[in-house]
Amino acid sequence: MKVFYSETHQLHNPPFELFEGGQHMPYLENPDRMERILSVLKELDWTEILSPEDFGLDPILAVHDADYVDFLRTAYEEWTQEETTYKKTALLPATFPPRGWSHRPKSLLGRAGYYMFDLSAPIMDGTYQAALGSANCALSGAKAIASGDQSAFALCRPPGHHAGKSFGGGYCYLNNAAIAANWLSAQGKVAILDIDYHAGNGTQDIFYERGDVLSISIHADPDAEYPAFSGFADETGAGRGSGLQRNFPLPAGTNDGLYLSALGEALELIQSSAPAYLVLSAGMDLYDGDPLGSFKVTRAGIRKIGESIARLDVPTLIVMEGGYNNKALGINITTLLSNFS
Ligand code: SP5
Ligand code: ZN
Repeated sequence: MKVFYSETHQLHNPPFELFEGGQHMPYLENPDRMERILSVLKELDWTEILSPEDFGLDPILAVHDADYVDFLRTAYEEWTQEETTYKKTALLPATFPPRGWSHRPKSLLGRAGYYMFDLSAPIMDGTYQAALGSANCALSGAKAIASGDQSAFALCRPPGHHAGKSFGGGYCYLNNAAIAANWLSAQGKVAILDIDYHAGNGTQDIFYERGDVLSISIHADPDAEYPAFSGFADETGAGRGSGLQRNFPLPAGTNDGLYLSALGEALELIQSSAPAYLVLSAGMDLYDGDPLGSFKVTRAGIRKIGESIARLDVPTLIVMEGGYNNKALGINITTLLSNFS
């Protein structure tokens, strides 16, 4: 299996994030996650670790609005030109637009609040470079399966599934899986399955009105869990995309049995849509004991999840999303991958 990985992710290393109650926490989506995964991948004789190709901006701009991408590209540099009374560590907004405030501010911090929907996606010096490298990993994986590989793994960091057409948040800047899925959709019918613990609200935003891509997310109930505003079962797509977004919110404590039965339903929907390609947003934060999770999915459960998805027998691009138990991350993702040929 080809694995696409870029060291550029190391340029993105935020010093902290803000949790509920204003707690400063060490940044959970950290470079160590990749080191842990790589060290397990390197021991396997069925993986081939490759650098991604550079696809340029076109496939990114086919998914994200140009003004948002421009903001990501220029924000940090612009910030360094600004005089502030505080030490510049990570660009984070403190003002967000409520419903109906649609004016795009001129000021940098105003625009940061306009484009970023939470406090877990700070922008650093190397964030844009890292996000581009991550998207190129997904695109390179897409090209591998379009060229005949039965599966490929995009070892993406930063992750992507919370980033929408014109917004970022939740550790995500560019939606790697959506960029790859859109690129693949020119080659054949695509379905997206998102098994990250959190609802794939960005992917949902991007494909919501599209009639050509089925997008399914299985995740913690947003009534109880981040991202709170999206991922409900009654959000099913609009216009030509009616019926083509499907959400499976699951309760805290979800175990292997409950997870696998929701997955079974999702896989039936995918099978009926008969896609030529599957893009799997693979977050390992569904694992029991993840610092951000509440599910009780075991490693044996992760193996069964991989088995059932692989049984679809559709060429599959697996895209790394979340997963914050760094110690278990390498074994968990390779357990999932090992089911694919
Ligand atoms: C890609 C991905 O998994 N992004 C997740 C971003 C989640 N950010 C959450 C911040 C709020 C965390 N609340 C912590 C509660 C701990 N029990
Ligand atoms: Zn997640």
